[in-house]
Amino acid sequence: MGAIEHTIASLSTPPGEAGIAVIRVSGADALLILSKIFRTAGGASVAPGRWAHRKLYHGFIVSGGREALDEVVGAVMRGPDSYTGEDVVEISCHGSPLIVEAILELLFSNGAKAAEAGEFTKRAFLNGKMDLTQAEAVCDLIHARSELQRKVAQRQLEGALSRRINALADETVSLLGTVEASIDFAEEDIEPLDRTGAREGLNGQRRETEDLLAGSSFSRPFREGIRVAIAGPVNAGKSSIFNMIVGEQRAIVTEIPGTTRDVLREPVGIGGLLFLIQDTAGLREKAGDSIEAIGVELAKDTTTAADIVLFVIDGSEAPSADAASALKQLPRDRTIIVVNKIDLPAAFSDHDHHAWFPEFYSVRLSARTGEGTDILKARLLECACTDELSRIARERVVLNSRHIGLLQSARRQCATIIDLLERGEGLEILAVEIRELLQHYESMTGRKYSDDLLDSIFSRFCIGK
Ligand SMILES: Nc1nc2c(ncn2[C@@H]2O[C@H](COP(=O)(O)OP(=O)(O)OP(=O)(O)O)[C@@H](O)[C@H]2O)c(=O)[nH]1
Ligand SMILES: [Mg+2]
Repeated sequence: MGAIEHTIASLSTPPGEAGIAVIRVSGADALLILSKIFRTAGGASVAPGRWAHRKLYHGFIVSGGREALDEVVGAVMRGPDSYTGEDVVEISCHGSPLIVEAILELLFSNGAKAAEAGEFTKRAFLNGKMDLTQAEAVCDLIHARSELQRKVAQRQLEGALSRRINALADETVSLLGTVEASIDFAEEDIEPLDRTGAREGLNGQRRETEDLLAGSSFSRPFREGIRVAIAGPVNAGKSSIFNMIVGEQRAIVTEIPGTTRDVLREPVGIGGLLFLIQDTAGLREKAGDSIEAIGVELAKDTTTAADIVLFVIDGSEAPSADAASALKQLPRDRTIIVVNKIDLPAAFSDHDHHAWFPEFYSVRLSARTGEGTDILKARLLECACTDELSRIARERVVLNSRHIGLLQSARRQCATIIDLLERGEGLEILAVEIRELLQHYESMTGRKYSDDLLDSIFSRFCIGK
């Protein structure tokens, strides 16, 4: 991996105006650079060797040794007892883009380099502060948009997944050791390898990888959100409801039927859960043009794939036969009928409604006035919060696609080795295959890793992490 020479710096809080902004600096020269640009409130400089570990320094960032750029608080963490394992300085300055820019420029002109995406966490990994699954969890935590998602990432950060993978890797290492020792004994015509025991051990490993993989189908709601499709006839107010849930004017709303064509998707946290809200083209038998026809097909696919469907109808008009027949095809337990436009005179009574759509849960609201929104959100939560989901959040480890691929390979490899053991295959071949199994586990936690893998993982981070 080679020693890391240069010192990096970047803004670690989101860009833009804020009360304060935090600039993070990490590397061998972090304290040297700080000494050059920092003066205490009394105007004194601090020698590089005198910065105390885990201490806050109040003072000024000065340019050219004199001109104060901003009043700041500097937090000093000396390596190896820091996030990255190197000397780290976190400068809390005023949250103005101009000030941040000026301080960063000053840091760069004094020898720091701009940090790449995820570089702080990458250094933490390279310095043994965390393993790969934990580093990935940091990334998830940054992007977590819901409380449940945050909890799951937090547990992963604490090492829930790594513990299980490391146990598998340790077992494989010891099996490899036995096989290799047996190779050395081979000339004496005895084989100390207990093939039955080895097979049982590998069967256990296969079951463990299966158990871990069983969580993968449950991981999607945490990573991408529970998929909600807003469907229904044209002009019912689907896009208006989408905008209302999302909290901004994302979708175009017009009085022209057939406005929406593409599927619009927006993640939204509601009550601690992440939802992926999707607005779709209105359903009607005869589309206005071929573009709309494609939109209607997309809408149908989106609705089929959704976890929850919000079927919107216009409460100021009698529902069409098309709407009624579209509704019939939807699963009752995952569909909520949304009667929109209740600010207008109703075209049908509650009684009619129940007669037409028995067994469906329905919510009445107005996207124009916002009335009924809270009831809709509560119903969405109720529909999503199955016991299963909360159990998963508590017990399951959540996998990303990289983990899933590696675990699948490991599971296959266990089966291959079991097969070779049963066929009485020679020890050398066994050793080769067991080594390959070990590699799958090691790639998961990064005990062994390639530069390409590291780059692909850390590039998902934002700068400053
Ligand atoms: N009075 C009233 N008008 C509404 C309400 N919600 C939507 N509208 C109006 O209904 C018309 C259609 O709204 P959209 O949100 O574009 O409907 P849509 O279902 O997305 O329509 P398509 O994309 O064409 O299928 C617009 O003129 C909206 O202003 C409501 O709650 N009350
Ligand atoms: Mg629309």
